[in-house]
Amino acid sequence: MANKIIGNPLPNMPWQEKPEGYTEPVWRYDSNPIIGRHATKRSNSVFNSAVIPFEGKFAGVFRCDSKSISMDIFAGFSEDGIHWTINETPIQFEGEDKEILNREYRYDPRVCFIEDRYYITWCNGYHGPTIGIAYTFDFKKFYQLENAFLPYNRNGVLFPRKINGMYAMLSRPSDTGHTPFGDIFYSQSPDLTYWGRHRYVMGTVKGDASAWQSTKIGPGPIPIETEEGWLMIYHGVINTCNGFVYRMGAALLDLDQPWKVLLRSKDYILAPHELYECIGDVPNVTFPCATLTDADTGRIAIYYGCADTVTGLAFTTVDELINHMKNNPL
Ligand code: BMA
Repeated sequence: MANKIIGNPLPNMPWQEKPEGYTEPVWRYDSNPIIGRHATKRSNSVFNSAVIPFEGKFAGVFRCDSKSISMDIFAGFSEDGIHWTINETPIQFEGEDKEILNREYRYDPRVCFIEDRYYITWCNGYHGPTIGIAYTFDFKKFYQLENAFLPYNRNGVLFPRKINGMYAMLSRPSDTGHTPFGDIFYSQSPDLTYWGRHRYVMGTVKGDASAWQSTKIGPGPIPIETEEGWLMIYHGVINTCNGFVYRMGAALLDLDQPWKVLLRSKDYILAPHELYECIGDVPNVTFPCATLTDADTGRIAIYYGCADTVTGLAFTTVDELINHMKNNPL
């Protein structure tokens, strides 16, 4: 292993070896999807969800759209990271200000362990989409903090530690609708309430140099710290005659100044090719929201939403992704 993940070992994370003769950098779990659309009694779809190691097993926060097509987030638990039990009732947040606790809609959660607790970020309706933040110690009680930004913004992704003494978040400023643009920005906060010192990280690619990421891009899972930089898996979108298509890419960001991009993939790392990624409520979407990693082996498991309907699992390693970027530089 040439490139090292800086983090904890996780020998019980889900894993399958790369199939013999397979040449792509990311390979799918052979029994995908791992979570179907009816994982809870009222769910129409379960996708774009986040998982994390918890008490020797796994916990997560899941986007379950209901049969009335309302969007909310639900806690769930798993022994093996593959078979999940998701609560039937959405997360009820506690917090200081009722104005902020008021629910319009909630979707696309991320979960990040920082210092002593698990932080949840999600796309939170507050007169338009913005980034909600909450924390939990036990995935039972959740305390909601202030929204990070003014509307409109989506895909708020925390870094797992302070950088230069500040909490740090990637996000994608957006609009009220299905946003036909979008670049990734970096924001800093001393206290997780006041965010500023915003920096541009990277944007869409013009022309046909890498057209799969020509319409909008947005951060995905919590960045993975490696010796060479922060490994960021992200989504990239192209607008086609059949609408948006969501693929996955990888980039490597500077450890101390994460708005500086060291490497970025020209070729996507995963794209909607399997039926459950191409057919569903929104066709042709692979949307990554979480990873599990093992620092001892460099293994990475990616959790991603498939066609806005079900949840998939795929595997790669830190070497695979860094070699992919080095061999296909943008
Ligand atoms: C985005 C979000 C995601 C969704 C994607 C594709 O704007 O709504 O949750 O996966 O569109 O429909």
